Amino acid sequence: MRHEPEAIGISLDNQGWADVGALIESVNKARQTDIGFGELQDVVETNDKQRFSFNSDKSKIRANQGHSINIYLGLKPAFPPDVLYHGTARRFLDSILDSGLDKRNRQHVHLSADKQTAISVGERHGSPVVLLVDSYAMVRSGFLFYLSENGVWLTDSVPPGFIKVWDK
Ligand code: HQG
Repeated sequence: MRHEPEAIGISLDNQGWADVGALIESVNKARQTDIGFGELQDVVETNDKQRFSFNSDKSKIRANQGHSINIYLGLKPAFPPDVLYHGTARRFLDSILDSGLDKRNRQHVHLSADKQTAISVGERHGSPVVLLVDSYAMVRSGFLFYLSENGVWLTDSVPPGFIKVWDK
């Protein structure tokens, strides 16, 4: 639902929503399963990062963030904590300190309010390193931040001048 909805034969609207009935039918067809609304509700409620949400009448479902396809989530700018964290792999460090954080395949750069989340995110890529982002200074310079439904701080890019390596 975030990267290749067509792989199971569903389409999303421009805000990332899929029809719940169509999704269940497509999943069952594509994966030869027999899931129903209950299983989908379980996923929404128990997903480790609360990645998905229903709309108010639960007729639609979408991912809260992390898309690599072009989706308008309709997030409103929000004031972040003064410092945010980004976990990455040590091997990316030189490039990031040189050119800053960019969104790569995603729609935003992903940041967290706590170090532990950043460590877990970084570990996905290899030996982790945590970067401190001076979000306070970024806001003062006019950069916009958004907070996803599941608590991920998002921004378009972080220039190198706002980044420091966090040293325990
Ligand atoms: C790095 C997971 C070199 C960036 C997680 C990261 C997160 C650069 C990688 C969410 C760079 C992109 C996002 C530059 C950025 N030079 N490397 N200039 N700029 N990078 O996976 O932040 O499971 O797209 O540091 O929990 O790791 O999908 O982003 O290492 O919240 O819900 O390029 O994905 O959530 O990797 O992770 P990703 P991310 P989900």
